[in-house]
Amino acid sequence: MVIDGRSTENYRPALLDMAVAENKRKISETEERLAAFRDRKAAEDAKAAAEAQRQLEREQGLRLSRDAFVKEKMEAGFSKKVAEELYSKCDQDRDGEVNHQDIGWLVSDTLATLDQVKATYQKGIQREAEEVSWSEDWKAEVSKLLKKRGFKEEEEGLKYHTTNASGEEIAIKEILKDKTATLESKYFPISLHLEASNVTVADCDDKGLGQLVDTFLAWDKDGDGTVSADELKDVLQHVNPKFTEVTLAKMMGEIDVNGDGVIDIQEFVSWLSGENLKKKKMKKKAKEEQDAKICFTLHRKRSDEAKDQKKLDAFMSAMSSDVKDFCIASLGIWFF
Ligand SMILES: [Ca+2]
Ligand SMILES: [Ca+2]
Ligand SMILES: [Ca+2]
Repeated sequence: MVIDGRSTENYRPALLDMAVAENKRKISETEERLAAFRDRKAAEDAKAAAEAQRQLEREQGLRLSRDAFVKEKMEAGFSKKVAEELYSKCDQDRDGEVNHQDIGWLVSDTLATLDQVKATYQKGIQREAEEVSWSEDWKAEVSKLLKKRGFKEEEEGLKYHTTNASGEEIAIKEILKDKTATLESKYFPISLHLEASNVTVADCDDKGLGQLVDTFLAWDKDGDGTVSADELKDVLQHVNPKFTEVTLAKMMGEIDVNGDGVIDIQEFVSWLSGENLKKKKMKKKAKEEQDAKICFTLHRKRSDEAKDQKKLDAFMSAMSSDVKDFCIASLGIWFF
């Protein structure tokens, strides 16, 4: 055969090369498509397997939604805000659920010791971080605020943190090191987070006191006015399932100062506010003020929460007669 005056013999090698190249291209295209298909399939399988695993965990109660997690923590007496904070810490992959591994990580990081547990409960009764005006000398502002809260600046104030312009937490201690620093120039006066280890009931605002009573009521499941060892055990299991009988006994011993085997409201308040009933008797006036505040809060709750009437009645009648007498005598309020 002759094309363009030349024999096809002359085209043969070129045609062959082209055919081979075309064939190779098709093979490699098919291989790529196949590989992509395999990848897609593997990804879909992995996704399905992960979802099946999640579903299994949900059925076994080992995977909780945000709401379920927050509800569970609130049932153990944590404030809503604290429960939500715990959730945010726990749900690292932000998929709206947490599983037992997330929770395991959280408890070993945040709720591993009794001190950590206590600090977490205390967070719920502390005042919200508040805006601080730094227009005056900021050190005076800090110290004024610390004094107002009854903290010793030397011991407690240095642990406090504030937030700088980039949103990073800075210890007040670090700021205090630079004697020339002004918050206007170096730090943004956003808020001062109070993270003290001690919080007295006199420092609590109404919300904090309400939470204090709520926590006690959450612990006192049967509403008889005291927290028994069984009730505390139930709370601890919800807080950190790894806590043992030894931890329970330790915590009970720490709170139940009079050793009658149950926690009453006075013991609970003293424990949470960091006073040591054994070591230090509270000043009479401060004690009266504290008792009055708790009375007021209970009174408010009584009217606010008619649904919990039975629980509160039991709670009130379990309060010491000293406290009742004080409320009736000095405040002229008849609660009971
Ligand atoms: Ca998650
Ligand atoms: Ca009880
Ligand atoms: Ca007791």
